[in-house]
Amino acid sequence: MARTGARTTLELPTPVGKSRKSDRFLAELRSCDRVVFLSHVQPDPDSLGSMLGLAHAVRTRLGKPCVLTQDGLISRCENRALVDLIPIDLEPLTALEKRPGDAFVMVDSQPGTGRHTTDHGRAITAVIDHHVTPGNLAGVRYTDIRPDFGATCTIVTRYLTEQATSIPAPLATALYYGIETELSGYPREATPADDEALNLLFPLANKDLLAQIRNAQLPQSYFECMALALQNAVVCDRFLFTWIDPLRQPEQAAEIVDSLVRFDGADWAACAGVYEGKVILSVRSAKANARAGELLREVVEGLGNAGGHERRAGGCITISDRSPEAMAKLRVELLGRFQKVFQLRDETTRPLAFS
Ligand SMILES: [Mn+2]
Repeated sequence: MARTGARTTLELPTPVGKSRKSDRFLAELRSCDRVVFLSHVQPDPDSLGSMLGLAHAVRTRLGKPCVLTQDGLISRCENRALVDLIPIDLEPLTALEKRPGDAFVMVDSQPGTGRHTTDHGRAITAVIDHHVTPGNLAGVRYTDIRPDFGATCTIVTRYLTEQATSIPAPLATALYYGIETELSGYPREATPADDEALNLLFPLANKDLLAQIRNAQLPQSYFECMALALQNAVVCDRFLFTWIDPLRQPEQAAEIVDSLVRFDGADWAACAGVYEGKVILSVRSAKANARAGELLREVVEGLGNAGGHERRAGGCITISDRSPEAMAKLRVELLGRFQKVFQLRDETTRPLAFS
């Protein structure tokens, strides 16, 4: 593939040889007819940028067709704007027609973590991820899991620089935004590798597009959910917990908690929202090395799945009884579990507002 010019070509002093991860990744895909990219349910900018970047590497270096799939909904307005404006062509997983020569590559997630609507079984060739959450990697021929990186897009940016492929502006924009969103909040969960990737991508990115994505307009349901969240929020020691029933979109739990964790009276915020047959959990910490993923797993043990990073975590509980009584019980149960795992004093519990 010819380079398209110095401005779009990133070159790092990476040793050329068989030990380069990107070479080994591409070598595993050499014999397939088509590469199908998978990510976690409700794909976020990190998983979308990662699929787009790896597909670019596969198309330019191997000349093979690629399909980027979408598991579940993309409802967060910024993420919708990303998909529409870049644009990113996605095939709903439910519409995917598998072919015998397909190779499956999973990004930003691992098989068997409960973060997918389909169990992909043993069909996966490669997994590229940065989550600590242990997955079932048995039979996966190529794995590149780097929990020390802030974003999967950082790993993908490294692959592209190793391969010295051109990075078109829309791709640079998507990768940049993917990394930026993973590093949002304070303290930052970033490594020098993430900042190095951001520095490389920024000159190549379309800054107008970036601004449009960052400032995507919000629907009325966002404000309705926020109002419910504020109404239901309680603070116990320095832990804020809120309950939203119903959530209008599954990603609203994360959107709301990103805002609530900025409350100066708490170091932690947790949001539980009822969406269809599930309770979606999102947790944030304002402290470094907070072990959020680990602690949330402890909270939902026996109830559902959870995972994440040091300061950010998400989880999901499948519910069978949607009655108001069952929901009230689960709400109390969850607060009790948070209190136990985080060693909070129940007698300090008070409403955030509207007392
Ligand atoms: Mn990620």
